[in-house]
Amino acid sequence: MRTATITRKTAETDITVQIDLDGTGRYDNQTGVGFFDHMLDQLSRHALIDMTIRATGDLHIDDHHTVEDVGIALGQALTQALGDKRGIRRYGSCLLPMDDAQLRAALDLSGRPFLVWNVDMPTAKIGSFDTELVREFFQAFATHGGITLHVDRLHGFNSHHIAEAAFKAVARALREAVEPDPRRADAIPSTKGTL
Ligand SMILES: [Mn+2]
Repeated sequence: MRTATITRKTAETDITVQIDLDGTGRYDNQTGVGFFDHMLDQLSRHALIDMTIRATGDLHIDDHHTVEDVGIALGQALTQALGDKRGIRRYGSCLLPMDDAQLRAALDLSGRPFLVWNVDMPTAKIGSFDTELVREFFQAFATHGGITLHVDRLHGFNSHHIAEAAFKAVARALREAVEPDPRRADAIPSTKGTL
């Protein structure tokens, strides 16, 4: 079973993440940050990863700690659920349009965290949500998920669409990368023999 449960508690946040990589995209995400829940739901739905997240954070300060720490916990959950990565495709990519926005995501479940983030947001806010937190989330997720992650904005003028297309593009790329490769069912997809 490629599942994981991570509980992470600090002075700033208290988070539980449950995922199933072989799910159907069922989700129940409650972080106290409405727009962020909407994004996590996209990640689950389009990666076909079942996802239950509960987060209680210091939102009286701002959303930063909650968003970053969910990224950390979700990355840790991915790492745990993937195990030794035997039989996966490893790489995934997606070119995703959403109205005015077009985003490209390319990722490698390499175990070598690296984020290339070329996603300018035209506005500082989406409602009450700080748009810079989208990058903070993916930085934390890539670091703790051991992901080489590249995300580029090719077009777009609406910050909601750009952010949402980024989550959907990463989700579709992730779906591809974590899927079993039937031609390599028992192999770790690296000439080094380890990932
Ligand atoms: Mn939306």
